[in-house]
Amino acid sequence: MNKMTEIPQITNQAFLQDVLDGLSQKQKTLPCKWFYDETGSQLFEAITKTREYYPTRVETRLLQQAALELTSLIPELQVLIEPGSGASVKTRALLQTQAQLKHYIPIDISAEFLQAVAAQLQADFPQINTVPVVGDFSMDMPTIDWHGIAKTGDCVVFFPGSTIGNFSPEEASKLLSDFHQLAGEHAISKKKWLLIGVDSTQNTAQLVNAYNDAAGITAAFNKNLLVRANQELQANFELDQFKHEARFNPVESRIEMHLVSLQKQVVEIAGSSFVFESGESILTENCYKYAQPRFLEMAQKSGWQSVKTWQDQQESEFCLFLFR
Ligand code: AVJ
Repeated sequence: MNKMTEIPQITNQAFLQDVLDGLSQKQKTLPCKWFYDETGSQLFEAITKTREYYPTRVETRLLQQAALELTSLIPELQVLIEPGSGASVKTRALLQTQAQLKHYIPIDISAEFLQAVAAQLQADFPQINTVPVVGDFSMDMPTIDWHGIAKTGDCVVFFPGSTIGNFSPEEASKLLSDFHQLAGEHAISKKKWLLIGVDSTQNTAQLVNAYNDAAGITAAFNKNLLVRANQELQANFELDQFKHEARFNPVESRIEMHLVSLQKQVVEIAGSSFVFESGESILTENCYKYAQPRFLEMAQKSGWQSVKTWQDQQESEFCLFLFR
């Protein structure tokens, strides 16, 4: 008797549901959080090293400058909370310079990765108590066990990387309010602060180039979503029949990343069929760019008062904002 060909079970149901829902929309979309599998994370790291993608190197410069001033701006800083901490690379600039810091609380969705990063940080900064918290801040803010964490000093929520730009203005406003509450849980007696990286750059050509580098690394990063769908969801995307495009949407003041179908085609995913017209796109990421005054107003409406802004003077209008 013929052995039935084994159909590998789809294990990532959340990914499948997001893909089926997203491709059923009038403007087909896929959530950008699915970019970051092992390959996607490596491609993002490579993007940050391209000449065109300025945000990472600019923010690192601004952070080094801000770190030197934070000691006097927040002399009683004792707790640093970082939602979406990832590899905590940028955080090291703060852990190295804030001598009075007692606790660092990285929050991330990937438990295994977070534990490994936290263990390395604890070894590198034995004087700081690193308390990893697994959670997805974009869904609902995880609760932090404050037991054993000193409530005597000030608390800073650190949110770098212009990640706030991945959220719509409405979602971003809610997130800013959530951060207010998150820091407030700890610093009931003391002050709470927010240190946040925001890309305020408005130069269209510079923005489009930053999301469409000449070497094609961003194109591969974007296409990796289709590679994942083919590998993990039994999809049959023909990779060379989709083209990466970065568009600036002036009405929304955002960069949009698209995967454009080069022909009329049908894609099968886990038994469902999706028709793509020639030229029809999948919107895979929004990166909102907030001019400084607009972001200051949005933060103020979410309960934050501006204390200091560091803005890039060399190659962009990227900002690091400190609020209280
Ligand atoms: C990691 C979300 C901040 O929006 O600039 C980089 C992701 N996408 N190139 C960004 C990204 C394409 C990046 N963030």
